[in-house]
Amino acid sequence: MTSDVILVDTRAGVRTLTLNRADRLNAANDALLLALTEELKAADADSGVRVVVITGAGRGFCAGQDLGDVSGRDMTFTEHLNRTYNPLIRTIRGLGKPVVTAVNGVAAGAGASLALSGDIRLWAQSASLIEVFSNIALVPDSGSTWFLPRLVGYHRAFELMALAERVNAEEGQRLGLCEHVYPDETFREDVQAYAERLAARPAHTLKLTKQALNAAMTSTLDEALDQEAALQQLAGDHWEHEEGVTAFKARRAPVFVREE
Ligand code: LHQ
Repeated sequence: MTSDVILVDTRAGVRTLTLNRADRLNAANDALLLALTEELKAADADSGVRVVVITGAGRGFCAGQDLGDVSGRDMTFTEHLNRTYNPLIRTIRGLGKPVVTAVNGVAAGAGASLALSGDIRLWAQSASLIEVFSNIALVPDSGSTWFLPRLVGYHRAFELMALAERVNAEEGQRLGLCEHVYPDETFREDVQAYAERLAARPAHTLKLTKQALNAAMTSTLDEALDQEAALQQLAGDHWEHEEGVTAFKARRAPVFVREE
């Protein structure tokens, strides 16, 4: 399915969702946010999809809220966030499949939050991130206050938010805002190749790993140990584990992609 605002493409188990408002640097309106959330849910439910990539059309990733689309609304800020951005971020974090945010250009405001929300963050050389909210005297939202200090610490996060400084790809990688930076010219192919590597990994195991890490982000060590013990049982009972051990003993590569 392909809508106007979100382009959908599936190749080799990788579903790519492309924000498609290039003339506005993919600034988000309600239609884009709701469609993206729906497409993520559809990808989660589709057994042919093993990895989801979110990227942007044109030279931007996402410039945050479309500022041409906010005046004259009969909705409060709180209602707006609860209806659009918060379900989107919750869907990404709760998705049972790895989500790769492929940041092809500027990520600003809620677009920066979106860029940070992926399980894996890949940036093009010309990508940048701006916690731009304070430029228009708004607080960071869509998860930025949760993601950023966990990555860079409280003080750097506060500075980036207070001064709305642009972080380029070199600095972004140094700060841990992305896992890899690729040349602009080969970015889309490099992202697809990376996502295909992820897609070949044991999908059920990655789902449990994401669940365990998400829970551990806010848990005590005791809780994490209990959670690991419970999830390890689910992993150990799954055919992927048997395949991994069998392949190891046979000195061959494991095959984790199979019709279930
Ligand atoms: C845009 C936008 C944009 C519309 C570029 N809207 N057109 C949640 C809930 C409720 C309410 C409010 O907010 C939120 C969360 C948020 O996300 S708040 C933050 C909203 N975003 C911003 O404040 C970012 C505004 N944009 C910028 O600061 C710059 O455009 C950045 C730094 C992103 C990129 O700068 P440049 O590379 O120099 O590009 P540009 O400024 O020339 O933009 C290109 C075009 O895109 C331009 O249109 P034009 O017709 O002149 O070519 C911009 O007007 C348009 N555009 N961002 N958010």
